[in-house]
Amino acid sequence: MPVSQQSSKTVLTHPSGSSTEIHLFGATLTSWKVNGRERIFLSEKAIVDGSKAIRGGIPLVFPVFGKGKAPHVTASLPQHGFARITRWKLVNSSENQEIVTAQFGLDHSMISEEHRQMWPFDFELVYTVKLSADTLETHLRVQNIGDKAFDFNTLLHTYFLIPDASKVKVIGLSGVNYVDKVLQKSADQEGDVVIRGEVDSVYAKVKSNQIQIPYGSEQGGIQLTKYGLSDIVVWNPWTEKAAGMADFGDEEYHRMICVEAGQVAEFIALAAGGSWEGSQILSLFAIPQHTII
Ligand code: TA6
Repeated sequence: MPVSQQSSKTVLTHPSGSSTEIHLFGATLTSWKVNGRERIFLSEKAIVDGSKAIRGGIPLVFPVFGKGKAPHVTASLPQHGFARITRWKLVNSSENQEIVTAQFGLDHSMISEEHRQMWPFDFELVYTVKLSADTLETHLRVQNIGDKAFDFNTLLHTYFLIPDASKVKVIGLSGVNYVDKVLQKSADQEGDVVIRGEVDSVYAKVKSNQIQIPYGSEQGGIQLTKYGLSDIVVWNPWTEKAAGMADFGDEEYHRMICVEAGQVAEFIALAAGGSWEGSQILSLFAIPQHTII
């Protein structure tokens, strides 16, 4: 059964029968296995019951990144907005020999009255996930179906499962100006991003659409290709922040890195009747084995 759903859980299984599958709770992807190997981090302490944002997977950030600031209309919304803490509907699914697809919908009639009061705009989101034998595409379309313009942030808050945070790199951001939220300063990225402590950096207008995340010590890695998304966020909470999160194991920071594609440095303005879309494709790469002469 390529697409199965039980209550809020949806499972997409690739027809190659090679234990390549994705799991979603609502519209939050919580697992991506390729030939049985998990590539997405989900905290062992994650609360996956809809009562709070899931610590791991690919939570969807909309309509604000972080905490909105007054007088912006998003100022009273919860951190990262309401999309990741609201129940979406599975609206469509399809499959062929190559790709299994599922679509989830969320519109203004489905959010809480409280959130509607905070952000009174008529919108419709369609989130499409596509699983192939060795890639995962996640695509978001935002439509303004009302008569008032609104502006929004959005981000695919992807948590990657990695062998060792001290060995991982993020390649493709060299020379890009970023805001370092830990040191509260901005700078130009010199070379590859590495994790040697807490990292919380927002890279704006990243020209390269291909970001590589090698695991280190010849273990291959993940390639993130972004479409219509200009910014990249890199986050690892490290020891102190990890200890401060009840839904995150104290030592789990060693085996995760968030590399997040989105539109967060600036708000996107959407006129009445307008629409916007953006997506990312995750794929695997193997470090070529050294040829033995
Ligand atoms: O994407 C990085 C970030 O904005 C960090 O600042 C940190 O707050 C992280 O998101 C997790 O946010 P959450 O609301 O899920 O605890």
